[in-house]
Amino acid sequence: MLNTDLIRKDFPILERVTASGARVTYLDSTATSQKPLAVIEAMSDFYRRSNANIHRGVHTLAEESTALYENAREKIAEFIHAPSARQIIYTRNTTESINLVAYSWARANLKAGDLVILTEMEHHSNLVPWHMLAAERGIELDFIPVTADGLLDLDAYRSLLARDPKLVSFTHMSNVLGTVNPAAEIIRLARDVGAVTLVDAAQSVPHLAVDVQSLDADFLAFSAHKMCGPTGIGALYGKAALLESMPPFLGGGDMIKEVKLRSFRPNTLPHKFEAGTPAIAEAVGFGAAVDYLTKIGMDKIAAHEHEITEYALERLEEIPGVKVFGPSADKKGGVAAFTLEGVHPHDVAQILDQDGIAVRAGHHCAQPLHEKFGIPATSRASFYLYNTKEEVDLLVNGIYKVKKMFS
Ligand code: 7TS
Repeated sequence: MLNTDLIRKDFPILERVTASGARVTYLDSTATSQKPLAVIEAMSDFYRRSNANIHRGVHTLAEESTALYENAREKIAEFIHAPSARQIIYTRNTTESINLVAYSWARANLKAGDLVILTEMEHHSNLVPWHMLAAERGIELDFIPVTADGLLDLDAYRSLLARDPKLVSFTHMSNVLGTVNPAAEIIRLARDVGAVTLVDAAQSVPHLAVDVQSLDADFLAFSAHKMCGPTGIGALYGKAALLESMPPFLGGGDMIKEVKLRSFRPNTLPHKFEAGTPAIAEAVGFGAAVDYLTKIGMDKIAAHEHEITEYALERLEEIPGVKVFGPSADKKGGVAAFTLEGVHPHDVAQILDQDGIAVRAGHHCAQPLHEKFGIPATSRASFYLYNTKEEVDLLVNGIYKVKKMFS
């Protein structure tokens, strides 16, 4: 396991005491992770020392700022083993990355009747952009079903593939069930029938070593804020030939090579997709987050989370009335979404909060998945590199307290 005594010192917020006098037990990293000093200071240093707009000045600050912005892109590319930094497009988040594919690639390539395959465990950000395209274009959507134990039904997927899909877009790791899907196999099968693939890696890139080349993904989307970086920035990775062939998404400054009164020529990659002044300090923070995670080691982080998750599932399942959703610890990442018989998930979260324990309650932007399991909501604890088994114990004691209050 990781040395959490040392790691926790990197995260000042973990010392935070709430109004009730309890120290924060942060079990909501699936929603957003906490930020280490290395990231906070990189962003603060940027504003103190180097702030200027990028790509448009020759003065010292502009050159420094541009170099920092582009250098972070190199780090991000290396982190997911992209062949080149020009295949990393900065976006605002995973949601915008998926929308970029839906607006640019899909609107240029899909027509009425074309099939897009999604799964029943998608986050709304990999559902709604496709609903919108279905309404506009008449594309068809179908879904890989989720089994009772929270896995994708790959036999059903094989049947769907016989219907000549144009795109398969799926989550690498579920933000509710924690299921880590067999992405390489899903992509290989899609490729066999000529479909393009989009991986929602919002939950996988922060927690597992992800290699876009060994996955052979066409597109892969993720957010900095879930991987120790700041909010307001994310990335879309794409295969170079696809990105080259796509029309721009947003138009404006920086994404052009030349503009005339009645026409324009788009810039080269990656700038073609980055219109307007981007989130520069956030890109610097994103790069610092990647450095931080790399220094600790993604394999070590995954192993640490695995051990915490195994322990958490074991302890949660001991509690009478608790039902945890999703597969066993060996098939999932650090997420435990659960219900407690007779108590609304929001009440569970609210009572836990009195002891400083932060879990999320609701449908976690995966309403169809909750519907599938016949429940409106769950409470969800999620784990990252700074969490400990002691915090799992605090959660379990807190749930016993909830039970007592409601009995
Ligand atoms: N995809 C998955 C699998 C996610 O878990 C999330 C965010 C997103 C996409 C969207 O990411 P964003 O950065 O664009 O917002 N998931 C959650 C969550 O589980 N609780 O809050 C946000």
